Formats: sequence, C-alpha cells, structure tokens
Amino acid sequence: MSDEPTTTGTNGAQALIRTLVAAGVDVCFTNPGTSEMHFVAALDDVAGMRAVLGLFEGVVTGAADGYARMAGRPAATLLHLGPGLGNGLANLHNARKGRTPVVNVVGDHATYHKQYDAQLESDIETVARNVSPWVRWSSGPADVGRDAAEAVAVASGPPGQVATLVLPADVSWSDGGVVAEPLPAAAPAPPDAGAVEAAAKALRSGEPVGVFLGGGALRERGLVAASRVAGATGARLLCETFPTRHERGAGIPDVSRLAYLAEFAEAQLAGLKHLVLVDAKAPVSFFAYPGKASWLVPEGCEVHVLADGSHDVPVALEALAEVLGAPAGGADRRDATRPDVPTGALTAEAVAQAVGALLPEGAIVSDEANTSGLSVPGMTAGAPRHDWLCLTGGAIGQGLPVATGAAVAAPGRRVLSLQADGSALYTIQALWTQAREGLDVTTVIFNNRSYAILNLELSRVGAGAGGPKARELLDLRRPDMDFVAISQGLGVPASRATTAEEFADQLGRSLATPGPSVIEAMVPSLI
Ligand SMILES: Cc1ncc(C[n+]2csc(CCOP(=O)(O)OP(=O)(O)O)c2C)c(N)n1
Repeated sequence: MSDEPTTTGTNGAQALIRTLVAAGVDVCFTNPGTSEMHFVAALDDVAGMRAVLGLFEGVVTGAADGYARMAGRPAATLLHLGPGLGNGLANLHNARKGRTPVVNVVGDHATYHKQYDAQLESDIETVARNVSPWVRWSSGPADVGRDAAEAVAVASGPPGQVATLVLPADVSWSDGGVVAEPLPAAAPAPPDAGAVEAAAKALRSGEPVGVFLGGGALRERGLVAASRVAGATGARLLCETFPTRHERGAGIPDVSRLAYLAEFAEAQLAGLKHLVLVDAKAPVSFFAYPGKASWLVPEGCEVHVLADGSHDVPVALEALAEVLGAPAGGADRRDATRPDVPTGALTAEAVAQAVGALLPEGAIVSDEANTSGLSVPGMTAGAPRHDWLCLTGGAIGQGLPVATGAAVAAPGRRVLSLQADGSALYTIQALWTQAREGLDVTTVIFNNRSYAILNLELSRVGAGAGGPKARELLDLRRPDMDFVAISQGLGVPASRATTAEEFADQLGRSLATPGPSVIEAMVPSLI
C-alpha cells in the first residue's frame, strides 16, 4: 500500500463503493471525518451511491435501520473510527435486536499510523462486537471489494444483522482497488417438517395454545396464514411488544401486541398450555422487578419453535395452516373503521384519535411515542393499511432517525413519526436531515414535559415514590422546551397544538404537504 493517494486507476474507496452499489447497497448514511475523506471524494467518481448526511452518528445508524426495515435491503453507514461508531451504538443495538441488516463502513487510521496511538486511535473491534457478529479489517485495496460483497451478504441474512467493515485510510486511498461481484443471496430455510408437526399436534390437543409472532411473521402473508391457523384451532394470536415492522390496518388480520408491563403480559398469556414461537423469542419481562416474574411463559406451558429468523417464516406458517386443514380463505381480516376527528381538550388519547381518523393509506409509522402512544395502536387498527416500526431494542433516540431512513427508502409514502419529547432530544438533529433531503415526514412530538415512564418505573422497582431530587431527574421542566423553535432552527416548519381541533387541523395539513413538518402536541402526562 502507498502513503501517497492514487491519482489514476481505481483506489480502494472507489472499488468499495462500486461493489456496494453492484450489490444493491446504494444509500450511505454518514457522518464522516478525515480518515473517510477518500470515500467521500469517491462518491463523485462513482455513480449510483446516494449519500445522506446525519449530524450525529445516532441519526446515521438509526436512519440505516429505518431504511432497511422498509427497503428490505441494507444501507451502508460511513462512520469515523471508534468514537463515531460508538456514538452510533444505541441505534445499532436497536437494529441488532430487530435483526435489521446494516453494513457499517468504519474508517480507521492508515495502517502504518496506528502504532503511534494518535488522538482518534481506539479499540474499534470492542465497540463493533457489541452489535456486529461480523467484523473485518480490509487489508488492502485488492481485498476491499471482496470484503464489502461479503459484508452485504452477511448483513442481508437471513436473519438480518449488522456487519462492520473497517477501512484503513491507506486502503481507501491506495491504487489497485478491485471491484467484486455481489455474492448470491442466501435462501431462507424451508419449514422444518418436524417443527410443523409438533406445532400442529399442540394446536390439535384441545388445550389452550398461543401462537407468538415476531420478525418476518408480521407482514400480510404471515399474518394471513397465522389467522387461518387461529381460525381453525381457536389459538390465541399474540405478537412481540416492539416489532421491527408490523403491517396492519384494514384488510390485514389483527394480532395483539404483548404488553410492555409484565403484569399485563402475564394476563395475556395466562392459562396457555402451549406457546408456538414463530420468529420470536419466548416472552420475558423487560426488566427484573423485585418479587415479579422475569420469564413470562406460564408455568407448565410447553414452548414449541415453528420457525426462527433463518427460515422462510410465512411459508412455515402456511405449511402449518395446510397441515391443520385450515381453509384458504379462513383468515379474519380487519374491517375498515376509523374514529371521528376529536374535539375538545388535547390529550394523548385525542392525538391518537386524530391519527386514527386521518392516517393515510400506505403510511409508515415510526413509533417512539412511549407512554403518550398507548391509545394509538387501538385507534388505528382499522385505518387504511400501513406499516408500524417500533423501538426494537428499547434504546431511546430511535424514532426520528428511523423515520428519516424509512422516508428515504419509501418515497411516495407518508411517514408519521410519533415521538415522545424526552426520547426526541437524543437525536433531534434528524429533523435537519429530513429538511435537507426534503423527506415527507410528519413528526408529532408529544410534549408531556416528563420522562413519564420512569416515574412509573421508580415505584415498580420498589424504590418508592421518590424524593424531590429523584423526581427532579425525571422532570423535563425548568426550562420548558420549545419544540416549535427547535424544529424551525433545524429547518423544519413547525406548529403547536393545544386543543384537539388545532391538532387535527395541523395534522391534516401536514399529511397533505410535501416535505417534513413538526407538530408539537401539548399533552398532559398519562403518569
Ligand atoms: C439509550 C437509552 N437511554 C436511557 C434510557 C432510559 N429511559 C427509558 S424511558 C426514558 C424516558 C422516556 O421519556 P419520554 O421519551 O419523554 O417518554 P415518556 O415516558 O414521557 O412517555 C429513559 C431516559 C433508554 N431506554 N435508552
């Protein structure tokens, strides 16, 4: 490798980008630095890669997650050494939990420079391993294309995962770059006949059975097959609390999400003698609470795995439906129903009602509304069909970036970003990216001026009601934040709603106006 940049031929960065584009990775969310400058420069030499700037790495990684959830293929991120990757870690964690494919490209110091422990030198691998089972240092420009093709294949799965390619600056700038052909996509495994038979036996047993859906089971095809199974057997259909992507609304079979609070989840699962897992893990409580169960599967309930993320999940559900003799048209599809447009005081429930009344066909909902969003799923269950994207890994600061990436992936579809105020402030600068890219995102910020859920958690963990110091840490007043001013400062038009009529009016206008806008909904805290 050379310590002089390439001026002719193909350098490592160019080979990398060409390989990514050939493999279908044609969007790169980035916050670059010096070690990535040849990659940045190569974007003008190589056609076909859209580069999107995020002003914090949590925006970059969350946008890559949202993009892949909707596009069904990975985006690349371009991150600046260990600190840049570390800044993006929480949303990579969410991507990992959601099994969303992401290809990280992490710039590193030139190979010969690492020995000096310069300012930005750090242990990239330790940061990456937390979220990324596949980590590779490209050792030269001749290898970088092959490494990138492998990264895309590994990330794409099934199951999807985060793959991290570390790109030393001299690999990036040196001549001799070799573009690689895409690797063939791995096929999902066919249904396991034994697993189908075992699930069918449980479903025929006459005992109470739950079918617990996650991942790839939550799109129309899987839900239709699952609903046929439930219709033929009387099984209880449930799904993960925070799905990666849940297709729902009029014409799609309903499924109840498992509650966040373990007590409610236990009630939903009570009495089951069998639980059939379909691309989902057996339910556990989010946290341990003194004296309460962690493992939520009822005692004496047998757990069966029909399919996991390596399988063709809808096909496995269809195989089960066939074995059970469930009629082809036996799915219970949701009727189209909408609530009326609300009037009166603005509450979290009134916001939910307005969303239910106005949600457009084909909307993509990025849901980080937290406590204020409690009523939204119910109010939108019969709305025109839409996709729902949840906080898969519980690391807040996901909603606005995921909305941003989803909008990049799905032009022509309106993204509705339902956003709690506290969580919004982790990655609020995603709004700037939405403005710059002209993305059709309507953001509703539920301003309840509180970390409301933590007030509840304080007592649930047995720490009591909390004294003034404790409560101060869960309160977002003093000073009160002004999300209209913050949004406008980031280049996004914004308005404030204090009544249900104002909110419905502003929501209707925002949904019909191209580009991003923010509505700050002043709502009382539910807790
Ligand atoms: C990365 C990360 N940091 C901190 C937390 C802990 N946490 C969970 S909920 C929460 C506050 C949520 O407040 P807000 O988003 O305003 O929603 P609300 O509870 O008011 O509905 C915090 C800080 C977390 N889950 N993830």
